[in-house]
Amino acid sequence: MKIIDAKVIVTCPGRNFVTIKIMTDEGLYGIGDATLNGRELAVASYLTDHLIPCLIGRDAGQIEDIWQFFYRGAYWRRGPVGMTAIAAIDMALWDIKAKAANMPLYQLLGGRSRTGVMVYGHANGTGIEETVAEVGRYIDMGYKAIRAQCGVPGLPSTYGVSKDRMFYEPADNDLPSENMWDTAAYMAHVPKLFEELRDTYGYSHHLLHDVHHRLTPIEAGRLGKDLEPFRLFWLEDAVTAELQEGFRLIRQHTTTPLAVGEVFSSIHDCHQLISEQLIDYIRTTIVHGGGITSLRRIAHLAELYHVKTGFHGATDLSPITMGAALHFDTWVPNFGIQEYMRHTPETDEVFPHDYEFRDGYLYVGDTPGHGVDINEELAAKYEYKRAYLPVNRLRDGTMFNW
Ligand code: GCO
Ligand code: MG
Repeated sequence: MKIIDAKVIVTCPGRNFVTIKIMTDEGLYGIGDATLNGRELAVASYLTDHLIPCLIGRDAGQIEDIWQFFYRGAYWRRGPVGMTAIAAIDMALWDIKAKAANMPLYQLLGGRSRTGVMVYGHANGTGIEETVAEVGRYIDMGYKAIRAQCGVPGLPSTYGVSKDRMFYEPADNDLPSENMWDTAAYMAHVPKLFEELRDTYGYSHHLLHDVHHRLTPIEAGRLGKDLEPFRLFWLEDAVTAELQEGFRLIRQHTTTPLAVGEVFSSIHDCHQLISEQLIDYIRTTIVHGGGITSLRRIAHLAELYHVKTGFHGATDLSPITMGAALHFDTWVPNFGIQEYMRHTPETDEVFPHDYEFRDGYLYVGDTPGHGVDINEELAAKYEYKRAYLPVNRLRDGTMFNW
C-alpha cells in the first residue's frame, strides 16, 4: 500500500489543533495529531515543507523504517517540533495499518490487558474551600482519581486554576500573559489543601498534584515529605527535568511517588530517570514523544525498572492523541493512569471519536484504527488563532519557569 498524498489541517474550534492526514493508493487514510501548544505553525511547516515531500511514494506499512528515516535521517535529532511532526506521521500510519488489518489499534499492539483505562480529572479553585468542593464534584461524576490545584494567597493567578471550571485552557492570550510566582507561599499552602481534602473525603480516592516545574530538588524533597501523610498518587513535574540526576536528591528525601515527562520528546530525556528508578510514572505521551513507535520503547524500558505510564492528556492534545493513547493504555502491561481533560463540544464535533467515559474509566471502541476521525468541512470553518502559554516571573521580576 503506497502513500499517495498527505496534508496538514490547522483548525481552531476554541483552541488550535494541527492534524496530518495521510492518503494511500488503496483508499485508506490515517490521521495523526501534530499539536504543540503555542508553536503550532512550526510543526505544520516542518511537516509540509520537510517531511511530507519525503513521505510520498513510500510503503505505508513500513512504520518503523519511516520513523527511522525521519529520526536518523534528519541528522538534527530530537526536539519538540521535530518529534511532534514524526509522532503525527507515526500515529497516522498505525491508524492505516490497523484499518488495513480491520482491527482496533489495541489489538495490533498486542491485545487487551485491561477492561478500561483509569483516568484522572482536574479539580481546581481559587481557594481551598472551592477546590475541596470541586473535588467533591469529580467524585460525584464517578472519578476514582482527581488532580487538585489551588490558588495561592497573595498570587493573582496560579497554574492549573481555570476561569472555566470544566475546560482548562492555559494558552490564554495573543501574546504571552505574565504570571507571578512565590515558592515559599506555594509550599506553605499546598499541604493545607491536601490535609483538608483527606479530612473531608478520606482515603478512598486517588489524589494527584502538579507542581509544573516550579521547585528545586531540595524544595521538592521538602514538599514531598510534607505531603506524605496525605498519600498522593503522584507529585508531578516537581522540578524541571533537564538535569535527570537532580531527581536523586528528591528521592533521598521523600516516598511521595514522582511523575515527570510531559515535555520530553524522546527516550533519551528519561533513560536515566527510569534506569536509576528516580521516578514512578513516565508522562511522555504519543504526540510529543515521537509517536507510538517511540513510546513503545519508552514503556518497555520503564517496565524493567518498575516505572508505569501516566500519559499527558491535557486539552491541548487533540482527541486523536487521546484515542491513540487509550489504545496504547488498553494494551500496555505497565499502565499506571491516564490524564483526561475533557475537550469542548466544538472540538469533539471536529474530531468524532468512539471512546467514552464511564464511572472513572475511559473505554475505547472497536472501530478499526485508533477510532478518531476529522470532519474537514467543519475544521475549515475555524481559522487558526495565535495563542501563547503564559510566562512566569518572581516577585522581583526575574524570569522563572511557567
Ligand atoms: C498537565 C499539563 C498541562 C500543560 C499544558 C501546556 O499536566 O496537564 O501540565 O496543563 O500545562 O499541556 O500546554
Ligand atoms: Mg503537567
